[in-house]
Amino acid sequence: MTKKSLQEDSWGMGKKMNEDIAKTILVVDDNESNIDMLLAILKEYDVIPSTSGEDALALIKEESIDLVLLDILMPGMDGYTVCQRLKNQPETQNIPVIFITAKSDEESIEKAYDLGGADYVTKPFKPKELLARVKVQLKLQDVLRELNFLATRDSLTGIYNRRKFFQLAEQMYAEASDDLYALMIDIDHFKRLNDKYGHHTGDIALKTITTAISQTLPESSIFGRMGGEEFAVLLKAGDETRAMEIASLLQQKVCEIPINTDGGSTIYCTISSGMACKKGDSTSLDSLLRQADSALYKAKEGGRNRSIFRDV
Ligand code: GH3
Ligand code: MG
Repeated sequence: MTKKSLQEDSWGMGKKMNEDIAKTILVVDDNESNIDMLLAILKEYDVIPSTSGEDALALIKEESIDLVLLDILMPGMDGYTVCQRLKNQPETQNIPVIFITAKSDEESIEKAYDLGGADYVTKPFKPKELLARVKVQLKLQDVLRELNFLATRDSLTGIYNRRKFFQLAEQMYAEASDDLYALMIDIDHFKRLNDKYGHHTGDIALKTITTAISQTLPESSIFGRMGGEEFAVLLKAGDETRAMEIASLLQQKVCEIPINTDGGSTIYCTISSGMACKKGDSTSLDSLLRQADSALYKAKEGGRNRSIFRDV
């Protein structure tokens, strides 16, 4: 997960927050008559059947799955191993797993929960009970997705909040080669805009500008709101020339985008930005961002509506 605020993360954000969209359930059982029974019980959902653990793991990489119903005893990979694999991978660890099994001894049940299972249903199924348990897990998943969204996004613009930005940026900084650029962005004369057109128009400007920036940044970028009308980006560009081209493109896109005021008129904003490269003498993410920030200060001093690359 990455750019832009609006991208998916391990909660599958952006996929199925809307409860009206049919959820996709992966049903894994080596017995085909069990699968047929489950298809009948779960007819209101998109159900993908799978008859082996190996096949289920392959399917889960390709499909967007909201819930897994998982048999334990299967030839080849058993359900416990499948669950363990899912819980060990960041992309799949948040998908709830309900075990469906003939095993009803306490040890098996305990092991299922220890491995990260969300629920445990014994065969033979009671259709209404199984359906109710499925609904509970899907509902819980929706709530957790929403909470995760609220905890990581800026409520006005939908881009990453400061805390999530730093969490992702620390990881990106640690893993990146020298080809890593920090860009600090600040809207020009934003106070004036608020004073003249009102705070609500200011909010619309913030949303419009951040959307334009999100849509222009390379896919792998991280973009967050630092506070007020200041934003930070971490991006990979290939070289300094390309990095500065991206900064100029952002400026151009922002100044071209019309902002509708409460009074019905259309206005335009500009941004200033400062860029720094990890290749310089930055020793940490903080120092890289500070360098970008001092370049931003120069861009403001130099007359605004411009981007300055930090002199190394
Ligand atoms: P400069 O070009 O030097 O950056 O000037 P500026 O006016 O943009 O900067 P200044 O720091 O003086 O003012 C920033 C303004 O941004 C003041 C504050 O009220 C406004 N602001 C901060 N957060 C929000 C917000 O969420 N919504 C709105 N509408 N305004 C905000
Ligand atoms: Mg400003």
